[in-house]
Amino acid sequence: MQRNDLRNIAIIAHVDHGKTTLVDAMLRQSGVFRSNEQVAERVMDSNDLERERGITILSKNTAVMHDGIKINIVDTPGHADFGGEVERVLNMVDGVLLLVDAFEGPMPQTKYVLRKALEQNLHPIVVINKIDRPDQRVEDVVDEVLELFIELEANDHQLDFETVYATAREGVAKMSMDDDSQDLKPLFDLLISAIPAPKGDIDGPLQIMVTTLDYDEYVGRVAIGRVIRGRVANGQQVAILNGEMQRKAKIGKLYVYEGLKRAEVKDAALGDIVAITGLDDVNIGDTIADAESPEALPAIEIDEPTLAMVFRVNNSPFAGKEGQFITSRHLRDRLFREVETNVSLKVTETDSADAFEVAGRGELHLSILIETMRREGFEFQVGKPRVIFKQINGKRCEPLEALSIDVPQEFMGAVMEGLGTRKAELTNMVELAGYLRMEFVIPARGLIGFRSEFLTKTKGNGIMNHVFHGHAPYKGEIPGRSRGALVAFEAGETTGYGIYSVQDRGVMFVVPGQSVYEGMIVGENAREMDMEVNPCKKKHVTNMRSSAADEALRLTSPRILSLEQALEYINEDELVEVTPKSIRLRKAILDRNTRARDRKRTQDSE
Ligand SMILES: Nc1nc2c(ncn2[C@@H]2O[C@H](COP(=O)(O)OP(=O)(O)OP(=O)(O)O)[C@@H](O)[C@H]2O)c(=O)[nH]1
Ligand SMILES: [Mg+2]
Repeated sequence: MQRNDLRNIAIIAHVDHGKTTLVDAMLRQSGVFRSNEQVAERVMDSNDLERERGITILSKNTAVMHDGIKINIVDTPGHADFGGEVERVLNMVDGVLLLVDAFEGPMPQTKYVLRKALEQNLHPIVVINKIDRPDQRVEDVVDEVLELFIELEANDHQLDFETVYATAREGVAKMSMDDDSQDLKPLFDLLISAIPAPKGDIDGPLQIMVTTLDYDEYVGRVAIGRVIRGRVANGQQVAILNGEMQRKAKIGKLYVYEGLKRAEVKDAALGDIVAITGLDDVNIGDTIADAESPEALPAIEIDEPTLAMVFRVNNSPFAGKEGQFITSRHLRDRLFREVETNVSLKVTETDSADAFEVAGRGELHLSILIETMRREGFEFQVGKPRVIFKQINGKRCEPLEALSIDVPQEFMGAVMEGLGTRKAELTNMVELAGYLRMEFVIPARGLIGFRSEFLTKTKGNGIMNHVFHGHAPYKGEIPGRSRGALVAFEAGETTGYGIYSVQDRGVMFVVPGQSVYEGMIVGENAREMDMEVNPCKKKHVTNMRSSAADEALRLTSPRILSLEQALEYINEDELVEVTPKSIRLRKAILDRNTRARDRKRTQDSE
């Protein structure tokens, strides 16, 4: 049986190549919005953090109609930290639109997602996007994409992929660069003729693979997946299978996608992508099966975490002043709740009831969680990110990343030098329209803290991307931060005078009028050692002119660290304190005498 009235596709690409913008255009052209409706740009990037950062974090489903055929579309995230999610949602579809930026060409994540799509034998359509770019290199990019397919050992059928040229932002797709199409019709038509319709046994016992979970305040957990076999109806009794485990459950409501909404339906069948409520403890990877003859689908593999951080209760002198949820119980409940839907995340208890180790797929994966929690009103502290090692054949192995860097020629030397000490190996270098593209393999450890160094060294002119490459035996020590911290000597409020008297030591992280505590990091020392400073110092008022003189103090501009920068910055003996209002850096040991004793002890033992 073949569902000719249906097509299921995913849009995959490297970050920023225009996936969500293309979905906008597809929605618009299939009449999902009223003609006078005001629609936000990248409407599928619906959560706050996605809008602020302009990136997709969670994959999302939508559906449009074209010529009486329903097209289910999955928009996926392009950032490498969410690659596992992309792999998982590919379970729902029969084909992919692989977007490639007409200037950038194939990038590390293009390769990753294409490999996954080819492995799952999905039908690929290549969309060269942003052909309106003045610096487009369409011809070369087309060749590079073909080379990528060959490198990934695509079979003959896959190598025969169709290519479409698009300006997603204007909603135009063409079959060749000189065709005068004004809309996406060529893409829709191709999609319907080339992407196979869902096939299978519509009369067999039900099987649905749970691929994504959503959480709805009113109805609780929502399981999303594709009907692989049979039919499903609301209120139906089913079995939920997970490995050896099997239990009975009852489907609550059943939905399919229609534009941006979920529409309630009575039943659905083979090939449909459905959302189901009422199955409270269902998990990703479970099979929802016929109650009478339950049969499990093959399990989906989930990528293992590569990076871990310890989250602990906030015990700084300012604890509880800015957040609503501050106890170890709050932290514990929130983290374990996250694991239910965020499948590539792992949370483990530690020796201390106040600390939990949280492991994820990379820095962004973890920092998005931290940012989400602080917006919800949580206060806590996070330690230095730690790369997760693995024993392979008795050898201690570490994760490697494939790093790709585009820089103007003149910065090549500076970039290479920084990467050398981080144990990166150059694997390829090509010149592209005035840019150098360099590819490296580098231990994931070596990347921690590299992004800000890279931005400084290239004066913001470079682009860097990385994606998980594999494991290899430990590459040896990589030196950490070369500069010490400027540490507040006592609690108080910073003054212009205080900061003025400290700023020559290095770079300040605070501005005048900020509350600080003893042991808080207020800047970076120009030297290797930590140094205690007093940014709260007040000038002795000796005469009437002093306040005027205070105003005349020239303060250098501070470096205000973002959450990601703060996490990359800290050392083993330091923490980032996160609250809904502030991000502070601190020494783990706040009292300066205790810290001095501790330092002496570690020096003695070395
Ligand atoms: N010039 C040009 N810019 C485009 C086009 N399509 C998208 N963009 C821009 O590219 C940027 C990224 O677009 P998105 O749609 O967010 O890209 P994405 O692939 O969904 O990104 P992630 O989900 O974060 O991986 C935005 O600034 C878009 O306006 C296009 O056809 N031409
Ligand atoms: Mg997107």
